[in-house]
Amino acid sequence: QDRPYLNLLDRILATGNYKTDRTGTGTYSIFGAQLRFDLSQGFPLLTSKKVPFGLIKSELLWFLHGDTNIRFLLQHNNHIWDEWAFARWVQAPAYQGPDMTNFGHRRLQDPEFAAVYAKEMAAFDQRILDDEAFAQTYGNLGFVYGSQWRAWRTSQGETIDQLGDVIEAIKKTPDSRRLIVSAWNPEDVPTMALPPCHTLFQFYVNEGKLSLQLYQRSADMFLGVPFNIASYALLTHLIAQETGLQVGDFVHTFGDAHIYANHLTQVREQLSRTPNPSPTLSLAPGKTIDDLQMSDIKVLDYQPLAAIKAPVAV
Ligand code: THF
Repeated sequence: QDRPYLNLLDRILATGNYKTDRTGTGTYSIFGAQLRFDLSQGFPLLTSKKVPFGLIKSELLWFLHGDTNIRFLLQHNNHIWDEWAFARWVQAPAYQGPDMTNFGHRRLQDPEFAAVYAKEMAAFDQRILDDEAFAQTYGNLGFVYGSQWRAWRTSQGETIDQLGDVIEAIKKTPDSRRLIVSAWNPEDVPTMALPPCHTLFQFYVNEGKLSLQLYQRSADMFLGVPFNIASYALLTHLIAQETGLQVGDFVHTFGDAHIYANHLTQVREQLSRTPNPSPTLSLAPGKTIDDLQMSDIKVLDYQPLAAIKAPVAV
């Protein structure tokens, strides 16, 4: 199951356009690409490098519960959203520590700064865990995925549970062409720390099988995409189980598909490897998106090659 992904990495290296980007790192990118995974043929957790599935589970449960506060993630030892909350905190008037302007870039250039940053970040995380009032204010990322999926705010002052509604629609009108969940809320985009990368997804039902297609406007091919593939594949399995369907395809459609300039060595290392067979997914039966726990979800026979470390662009 790694092959189409590896081929796309290879194509971006060979033909991608070099561009500067918002984070100041630089990327090689192409515009428009698609991967397709037949979920009946195994679970697409990449084996050509180790992908930490526990982090994918806790992030998806966080979205499903409509949660937008990193406290839940930290309680599960998941740090993939830390930088976004930290960026808000260090700009707040209440922050009195050393200057953290442009920390994402400076921590890679300046080892002395990196140590100061690491200390501030650890203190921030600890305070989110220990101090509930602090967490309420500074752990919250605003109107990110969880809030748009489960509680989209309408002009009438109400909320729409897009995901709950789409599950009901899959059960009642499986042939519908309107089985859509949008995370892209144009009203919120200007004030968001990070507008949603996974913009919109749509379900499709055929011969008792549920497929899902994701439109991803911006794709960090080396770090983010292996997470995104596994996350949406898992979401397809969860919704299929809840609606009494088998799994079909996960179709992953990309807008700006890019490799960061500081991930090139890592990508070449991954491309030199031969992937192993994919693992399979095991779900506890009878659970809904509202009562799922971490222990209800397991991958079996996962035999990845070694992890490959790379810095995340902020
Ligand atoms: N920002 C950028 N630049 N890339 C992204 O993929 C991304 N995300 C989310 C929000 N902003 C983003 C966060 N998702 C990792 C993985 C997914 C992330 C953020 C970071 C990461 O660093 N993964 C490491 C392991 C991390 C660990 O073990 O703690 C890895 O090696 O896979 C798009 O969804």
